[in-house]
Amino acid sequence: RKPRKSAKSAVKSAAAKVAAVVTPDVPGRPGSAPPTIDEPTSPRDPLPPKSEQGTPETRTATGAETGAASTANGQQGAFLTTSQGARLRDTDHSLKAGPRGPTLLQDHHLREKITHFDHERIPERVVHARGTGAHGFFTGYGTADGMTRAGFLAKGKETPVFVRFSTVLGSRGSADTVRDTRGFATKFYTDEGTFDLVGNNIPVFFIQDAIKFPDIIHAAKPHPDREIPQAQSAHDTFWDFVSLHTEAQHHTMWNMSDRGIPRSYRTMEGFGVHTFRLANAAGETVLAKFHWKPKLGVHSLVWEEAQLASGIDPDFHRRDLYDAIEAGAFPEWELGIQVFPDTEEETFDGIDLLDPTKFVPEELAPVQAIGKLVLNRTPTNFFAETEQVAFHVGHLPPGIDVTNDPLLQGRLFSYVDTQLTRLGGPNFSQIPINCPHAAVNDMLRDGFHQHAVHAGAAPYRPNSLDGGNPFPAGDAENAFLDVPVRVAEAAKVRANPASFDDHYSQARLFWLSMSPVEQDHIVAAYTFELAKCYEQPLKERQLRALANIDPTLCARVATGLGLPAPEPTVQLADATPSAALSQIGQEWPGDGRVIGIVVGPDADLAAVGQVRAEVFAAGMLPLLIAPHGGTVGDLAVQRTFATARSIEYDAILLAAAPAPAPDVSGADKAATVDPRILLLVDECWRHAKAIGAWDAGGSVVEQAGVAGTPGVTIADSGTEAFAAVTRLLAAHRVWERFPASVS
Ligand code: HDE
Repeated sequence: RKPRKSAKSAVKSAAAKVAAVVTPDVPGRPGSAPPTIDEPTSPRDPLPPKSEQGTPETRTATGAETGAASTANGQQGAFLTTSQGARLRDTDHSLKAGPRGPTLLQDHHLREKITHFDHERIPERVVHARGTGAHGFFTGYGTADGMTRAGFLAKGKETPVFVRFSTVLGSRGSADTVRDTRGFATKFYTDEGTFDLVGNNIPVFFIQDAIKFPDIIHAAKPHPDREIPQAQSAHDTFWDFVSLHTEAQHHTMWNMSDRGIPRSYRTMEGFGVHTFRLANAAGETVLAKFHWKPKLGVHSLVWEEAQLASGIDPDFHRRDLYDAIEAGAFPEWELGIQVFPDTEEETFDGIDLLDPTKFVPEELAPVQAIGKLVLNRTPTNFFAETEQVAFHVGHLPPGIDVTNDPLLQGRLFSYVDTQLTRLGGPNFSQIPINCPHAAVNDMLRDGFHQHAVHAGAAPYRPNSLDGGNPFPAGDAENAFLDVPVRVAEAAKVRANPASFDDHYSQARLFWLSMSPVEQDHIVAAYTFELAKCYEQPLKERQLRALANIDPTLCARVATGLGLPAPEPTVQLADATPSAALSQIGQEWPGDGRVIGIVVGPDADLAAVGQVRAEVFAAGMLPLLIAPHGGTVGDLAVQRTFATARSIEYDAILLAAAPAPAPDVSGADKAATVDPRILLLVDECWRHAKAIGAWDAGGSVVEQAGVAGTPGVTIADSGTEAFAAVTRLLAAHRVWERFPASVS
């Protein structure tokens, strides 16, 4: 942003120039020549802004240009003022008729302060209300150049981004770790206009047509009478809907899998879900699906952890993202595309690319990496940025276009409409976080919360009064092109293509692609959720849907519910499993993983200090867990026995056998290990986390009864114990700890 001084002088000199040109011939003045205003045929240079048109300093989304005088730096200035800048003498006492008298209506500061407070809340998002965001940058690889002219994908091109992750069903204050789909919405502030990739962590959706969206959301949100349960799909109306609208079965299968309870937003894939159309500079097109691939791999919580976290730390994912970025463990994803020929049928290998309940297995169409996303900055103000960010699937740069997917078409309407209520009017793109970084030159005017001071007399075109500006751009000026796709001649109908009728084959494909442990988790999730429902007929209806996906899955869930397993009513699909769908079987970097180190006063603190340094050096986060806060020797303590639970750690190291605290109620005083640490070890074991011990830590493991079991190492030194834990962490969990599958 230019200093005000130079802006002012530019205004002055421009005004002088304009005056010199215009004054002799002002129409209507005595002696002036008759008006001759022809329609201009070429754009003129922009007029310099008047001083009051200066963009408010707070308007850059990245905050990079925020000036010292900015109101965004509230509370930095020396003196308290009213909203109008008058300095205040007192903000703790209202103006009264004497110290014991009534408060006076004339107290403007009191009324301004309370009125503003009364209006601090805005409506939460109707879906995806609970979320968290981060800033970062995207770097193109140039590998998509032949397919799209979108400039932000060019090799080495860096584009600022803001990402908001979310759950779907819960209210703004709901817990992070509930079983639900997660939103993964990215705003790319490209030079050619903002691109919003508003995706989810599941590549398919519940429904095929946007017209059903209010229905599925009404069914999934809390019951309208009691407004419970919060942020859960484990209730009657949800299962009523998905068992009646069997197109939802595929998405529901992903929800019931470990994908429904991610370990972290950093370990989540993202998907654009719909098929998009890419167009290159020559106007050639391909169809494409967008994928985000996390550098750390795709990892999940186990269900008990997710449930415990909802109580122990409802902000688990929010805290995890914030802490990782603040600790310098910047999360990374690669953006990739699956590419398909743009044929008239819009299918690939028999899969209808316009059906958002279908995905294309990576074995059939590999994901080609086209760029990298790094999140490296946390928001300065949650409300201003994360709450007010407004995404829209229609925010597209030249080179990326939509398809006729009926779900996407409905979304194109919904995302502006919802902001009119949520953000209070049509000018939400002027809110700093939503401001494009490309120059904006629209003819949209007025409305609630208008921040721009538009000059000119002619916000229409063509015009002859504002020098003809603005002019339409063409190919040479990189104008957005709506790809002129042919629309087949057809009657207007309320109907789906016949291919949309297959509701089970890909749910079956997903189920068959899971490892035995993952299948066990799916069975347990269906059983849990349906057992929470009250109505027997809808459980039976859902079992009938499961029978059409896989009879074994159905039988196992039926057993858990104590109901008979029905027979399939459709021919079971001939599905080839896709290895890419399983989260198990590969090795991943441990960056940003959290290691709990249990230490007591009797521990060899030099050795503990060394292990702590090794954990840091490996790019992980060590948290010291001690009987009390403060320090142990010279080492700072981050968690105490009272605050440590397994959910927070990816693995634990035990450096000592801390004796029970005298005030532990109900503790067995004869035990030599604090019962809270025995609980920690027990939970870590149940949650299949690596456990390493040395010195007296070995006796903790013994007393907890887990010595000699898979993933539990008693080593000669802290270094060896950490090395063993690191090897195990690469696979995320000690999978063999889960009881063998019965399927
Ligand atoms: Fe959304 N969705 N959606 N959605 N959606 C919203 O927009 C909607 C759908 C997604 O962090 C709302 O600004 C309709 C699919 C994310 O701010 C609303 C339909 C996918 C977010 C809306 C869908 C999504 C939203 C609510 C069916 C994955 C959070 C607040 C046609 C590809 C964005 C808002 C953020 C938010 C409507 C289906 C993802 C009401 C009508 C499919 C990640 O406009």
